[in-house]
Amino acid sequence: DGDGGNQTGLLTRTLPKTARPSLYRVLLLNDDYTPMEFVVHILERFFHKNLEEATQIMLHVHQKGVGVCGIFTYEVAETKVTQVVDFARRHQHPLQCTMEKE
Ligand code: NFA
Repeated sequence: DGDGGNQTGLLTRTLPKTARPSLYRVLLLNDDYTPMEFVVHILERFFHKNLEEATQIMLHVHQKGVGVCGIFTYEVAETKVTQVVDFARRHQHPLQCTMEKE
């Protein structure tokens, strides 16, 4: 059929299909030590959230233990996780960030 034929004898055209990449949720985890303002700053700096969105996500993580900062392709998600964990570490905060397949 890919060659334009099929069992009915009709000519058909197969459209080239582009596979969508798998997506990954980037998660922030709550802890008892990282300051709330630092988490808000992370969400603004690395996830392009405005102050209101960043505050909502931070409070969700604080109250529920975990929350989604964004959904990305594998490489982008991996880069965000590394950037957040490194930035937190450099500032001596234990903030943890991880990713999971959507
Ligand atoms: N639980 C932290 C506090 O009370 C704030 C926090 C929120 C930390 C979200 C990590 C993630 N200072």
